[in-house]
Amino acid sequence: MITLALAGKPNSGKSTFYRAATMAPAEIANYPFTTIDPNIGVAHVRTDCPCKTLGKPCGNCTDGVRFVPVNLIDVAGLVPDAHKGRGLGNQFLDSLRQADAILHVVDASGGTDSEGNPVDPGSHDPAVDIEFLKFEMAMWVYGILDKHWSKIHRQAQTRTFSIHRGIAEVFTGLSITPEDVRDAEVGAGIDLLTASEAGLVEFCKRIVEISKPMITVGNKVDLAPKGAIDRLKGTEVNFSTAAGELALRNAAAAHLIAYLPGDAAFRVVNESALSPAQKGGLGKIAEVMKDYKGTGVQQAINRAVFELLDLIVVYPVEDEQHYSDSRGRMLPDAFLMKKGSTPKDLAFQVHTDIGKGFLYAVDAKTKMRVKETHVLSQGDIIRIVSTAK
Ligand SMILES: Nc1nc2c(ncn2[C@@H]2O[C@H](COP(=O)(O)OP(=O)(O)O)[C@@H](O)[C@H]2O)c(=O)[nH]1
Ligand SMILES: [Mg+2]
Repeated sequence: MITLALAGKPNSGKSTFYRAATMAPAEIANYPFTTIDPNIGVAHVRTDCPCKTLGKPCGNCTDGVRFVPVNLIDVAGLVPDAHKGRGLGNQFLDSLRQADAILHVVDASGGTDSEGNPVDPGSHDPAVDIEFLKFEMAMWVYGILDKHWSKIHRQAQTRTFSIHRGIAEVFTGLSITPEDVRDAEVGAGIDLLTASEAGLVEFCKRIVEISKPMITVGNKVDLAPKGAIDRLKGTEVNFSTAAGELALRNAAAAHLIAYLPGDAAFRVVNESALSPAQKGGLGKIAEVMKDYKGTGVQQAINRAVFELLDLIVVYPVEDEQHYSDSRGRMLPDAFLMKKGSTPKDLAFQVHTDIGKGFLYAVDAKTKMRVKETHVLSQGDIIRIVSTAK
């Protein structure tokens, strides 16, 4: 399963975001290092369910809105010099290894200082935090490289040694290929063998960009003075109110409102059950949602999966007539796949044996056979025919 990680300074709202997105308990508090161990939970990406256009509800979506699971990790807060082990630095950075992409949560209201302590809204520039996280991650990667550097340098004296492969092997868990190493070297404008320390740090920055695509989530917009938001505009930030999303999910679970994660607005369904304080709270959230077309939590997850990681959703079925599995369950599974994937890739994702025994695939919408090399599209429903069962 795809894994997203929430990274950032303490107090930016990571655990609140995590709880809202997973509806799992996580400790939330207004002081640093509340999150000691990373919490791993299941969040979802939101997509249009194909049953919407098939004229028959599948039973696995809500009115044509489908939620596809992804892992979400709530990582310990990061403070300056984490790469030197400050705070829970190394632990923080190591838990990022598992992540396919990172959601960098910053306090867009400017109410959290560099160390993660609460300060007056607007007094800290969150744009600084974006560079800070990139720097810490680059320095973490540099630390790994530095540990192996003298050995790599020595080996590089022999003719048959590929420095690109050697470095890629050092970054185990970061899924870096020798080609990535070469790209990062060119991008940094250095020659790995003769580079200065500054050059290598620049190289490590590129390695981080390749290995851990990242979006910035500008959280706490509900608290943000206008000037604070302006500072982040133009930096492609996804604004959010994680606290707002958490309140809406709880209200929806209690049947007080009608709201699906990612909706631009909610509707009160049980007004008489709301206390004046709840009414006031919901009213404030509604105001924020108007400005940002929602709470921004689902939007950030969707952007990470569909834009950053460039994934599509594909639905494998066993019966193309009924769009179902062998037991008649319609559209039972939804798979996230890299754009450019083929039916054979899907077969392997369903099961290695199914992939190995792949014979052909059928596009369930057209009922036509498709080639092994056919490129899958978002929302495709595919029957795989394989020698394996
Ligand atoms: N107003 C407001 N407060 C928030 C929001 N998100 C988190 N908080 C508060 O900020 C504080 C820190 O949140 P937490 O999730 O523990 O931050 P973490 O240290 O990054 O995990 C808590 O008091 C939260 O209730 C938000 O969107 N708006
Ligand atoms: Mg936390």
